[in-house]
Amino acid sequence: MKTINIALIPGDGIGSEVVAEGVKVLQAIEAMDDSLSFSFTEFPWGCEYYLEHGKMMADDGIEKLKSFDAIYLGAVGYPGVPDHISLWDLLLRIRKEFDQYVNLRPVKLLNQSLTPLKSKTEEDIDFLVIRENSEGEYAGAGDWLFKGKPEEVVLQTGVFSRKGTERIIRYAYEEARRSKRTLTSISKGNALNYSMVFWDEVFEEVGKEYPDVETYSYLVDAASLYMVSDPGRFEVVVTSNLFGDIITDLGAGITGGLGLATGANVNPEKEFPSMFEPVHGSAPDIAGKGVANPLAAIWSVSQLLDFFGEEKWGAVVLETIKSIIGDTERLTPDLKGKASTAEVGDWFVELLKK
Ligand code: GGG
Repeated sequence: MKTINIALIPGDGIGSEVVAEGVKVLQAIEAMDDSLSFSFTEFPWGCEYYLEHGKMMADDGIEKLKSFDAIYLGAVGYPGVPDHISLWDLLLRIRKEFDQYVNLRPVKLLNQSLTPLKSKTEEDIDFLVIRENSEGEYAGAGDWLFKGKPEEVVLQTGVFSRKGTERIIRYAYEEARRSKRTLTSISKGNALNYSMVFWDEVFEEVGKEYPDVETYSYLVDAASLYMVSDPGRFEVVVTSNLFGDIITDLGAGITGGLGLATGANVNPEKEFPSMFEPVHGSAPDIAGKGVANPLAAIWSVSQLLDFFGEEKWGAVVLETIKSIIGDTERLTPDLKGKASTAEVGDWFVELLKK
C-alpha cells in the first residue's frame, strides 16, 4: 500500500472551500484503489492566523511541513493584511524553503466553448509553462531608501544565478525531449540588459546538449501577443518567475478563466515536499458564498497524482474535469452554471466512479 502524506493549508477566502472538494476527490480515489491511500493533516495558517498571532504560519511551520510528502494549498491573501506580507510569509516562503524551483502550469483548453478566442480549438491551446520559481524577479532583493523624502528611491533587484537559471532551463529541455515537443524560451533580452541577456545565453548553451529539441525564443511582449493570436505556436515554454506568473494568467484568460488554472510547485529531486495549488487567489468577493469553482483545485490533485507516479489516476481526474465541463448544469456561476462548490465536488465524485 502506498500512502501519500499530505499537509493541507486551505489558507484564505475561497481556499478552504475549494480544497475541501479536492480532498473529496482524493478520498474517492482511495476508496476505489486498494493500493493507494492518503493521509491529511490540516494547518490553520493564513491571514486569520496572522491577525491573531502576527505571523502567517507557526514558528516551527517549515519544520512541521518537512515531514510531509506534499502540501496542498488553497489560497492566500485577505483584506486587512497587506498582500506582500501574506504572499511572502506563506506561499513564497514555502516555495523557497523547500527549493520548489519548478512551477508547472499547464495551459490547456478543456472545452472549446470556454475560450474567448472563438476560432481556436483544443488542439490550438495546449502547452505547458515551466516557470522559474525560486529567484529571478521574486528573489526579494532590494531596498527602500529615503522613505517619504523627495529623494525616495525603491530598488527591486532580479536575481538570476547560474545554478538557478541552468537548472530550470535544463528541466525544460528534458521535458521537451521527454514529451517530443518544441521548447520556447520567453525573456526580454533587449531591455533587461543583464538578467535576460544572461538567460538567453544559458538557454543557448544548455541547448547544445539537446540537438534533438526544436527551440524558439521570444520577447515576452511578442509572446503575449502570440499567446492570443496564435497560441498553437507554444508547446513547452520556459520563462522567469515574474513573466511566468503573468503569462499563465494570460493562459487562464484564453482557456476559460482562473477557475481552471493549476500550478505545481515542484522540488524535482524530492528532497523536500512539493506543493500543489490552484493559481487563483482567495477571491474575497465570493468567499463564504459556496460558489467558488473547485475545478482548478481538483486539477491540482491531478498534478499531485502525476507527481507521485499515479499518472493513471491523474489522467482520470483530468478526463473527469473535461466531462463535467460539458454539462453547464454541473458548473459554478463563473462557467455559466448554477451549481455550488460542494455540488460540483459531489457530481465530480459520482462521475469518477463511473
Ligand atoms: N492559490 C495560491 C494563491 O493564493 N496565489 C495567489 C498569488 O498571488 N500567487 C502568486 C504566485 O503564484 O507567484
